[in-house]
Amino acid sequence: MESRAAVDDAALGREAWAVLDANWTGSATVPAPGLYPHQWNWDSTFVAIGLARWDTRRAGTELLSLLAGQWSNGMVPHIVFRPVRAEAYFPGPSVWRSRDHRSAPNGVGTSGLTQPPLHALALWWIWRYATDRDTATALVRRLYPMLVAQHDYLATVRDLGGGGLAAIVHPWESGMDDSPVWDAPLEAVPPAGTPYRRAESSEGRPGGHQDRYVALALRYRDSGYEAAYLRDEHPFAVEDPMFNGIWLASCQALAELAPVAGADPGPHRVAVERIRAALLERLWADGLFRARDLRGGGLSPVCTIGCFGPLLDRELPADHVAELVGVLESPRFMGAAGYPVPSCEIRAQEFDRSCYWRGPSWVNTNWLLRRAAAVHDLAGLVRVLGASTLRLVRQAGFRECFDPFDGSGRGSRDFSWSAALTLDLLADTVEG
Ligand code: 9WN
Repeated sequence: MESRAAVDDAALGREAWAVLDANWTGSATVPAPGLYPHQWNWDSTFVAIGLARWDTRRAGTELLSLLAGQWSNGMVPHIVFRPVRAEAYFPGPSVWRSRDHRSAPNGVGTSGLTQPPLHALALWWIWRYATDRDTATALVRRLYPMLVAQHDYLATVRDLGGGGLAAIVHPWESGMDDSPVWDAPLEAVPPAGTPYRRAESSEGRPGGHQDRYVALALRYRDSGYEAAYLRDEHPFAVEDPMFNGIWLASCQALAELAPVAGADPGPHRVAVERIRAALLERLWADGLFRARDLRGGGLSPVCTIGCFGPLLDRELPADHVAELVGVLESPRFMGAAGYPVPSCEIRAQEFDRSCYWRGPSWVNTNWLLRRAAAVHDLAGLVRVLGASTLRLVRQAGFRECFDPFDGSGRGSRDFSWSAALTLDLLADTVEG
């Protein structure tokens, strides 16, 4: 494998800062140089989490610049475009045409989709670890109403199944674009007539679905990004356990932040109970949470890293926690991977060690699982996930993802969330 001389914690921290500084635009952090020249939604939440223990103001600026792209219906877009090299990434602003839409913000181009709602948890992280308490308090007061609007949007426009969960309407919304979980639901989507055009390298990406990705985006755009179209006609609607597990954790975070903003935490607690009940009733089967295809496909048979999302709920019943952790630590996931956690069950037919979200290990999902282990007081699992993640970046650098068997890096180099979350892990290691 590609390997670097072992670097100590201080050197690793300096390298992480160098990546974040190089990817900093002055108000936001792009995911990686070249490939992703704009601000991405959940990437920025991970960056804010990584900055939280070190620089309250910059972590807050990261979230504020993302939320400058929020639509008036509460939707937080998955990309906020920078005017520089606007069309360097496809699909760019000329495809999404957000400026033509009455709900989109003036003065900033965005996509028309969203990504996992980790924002309130990121804000809580900034609040919890603030290096500057006054800045953190002001930030919570400013962002709180925006995050309430985001959660209201998910609870209304996105409850396409009517059971209390939020549905994603495109694989890009999951953040785990190429996961095999979307293979079956995508079958129902007619491909676009125009071939998919991607300026950058497509190394490590499955070829099959690109036309369908574009077709889905264009259909939604051409509906005028209408809620009624999503409900009645859009061919892709899936209740994803990772997206909803993150949402639940963010509702718990909002309940804790509400008093800081002078608001009532009660509604957020009600939302937590509702989402938990819906997750258990609608997505739990055979010892795991599974994605539900609302367009007729039922529960996904494929087990991926997404199945563990609801572990982020600190009040998930203990027997469910035990079952999930049993699968996670088994040879299906961590037990047979030298460099965990693989993004897809190793024994699955769809598993591919080198293909995006179909096998490689990722720093962000490792961080989420480590957080989940921490809320359930699983100290051993917290240690293993932290140490194995640091081993990956020490050996292969801040790559986008990693081969789960030999730890070699895949995808972009100098990837922001890999660097940012390393800073969080290092701070935790130092704190002991
Ligand atoms: C589409 C930016 C994003 C991440 C996603 C990752 C990848 C985009 C792409 O890059 O998705 O949004 O072009 O494939 O899958 O998690 O947010 O880093």
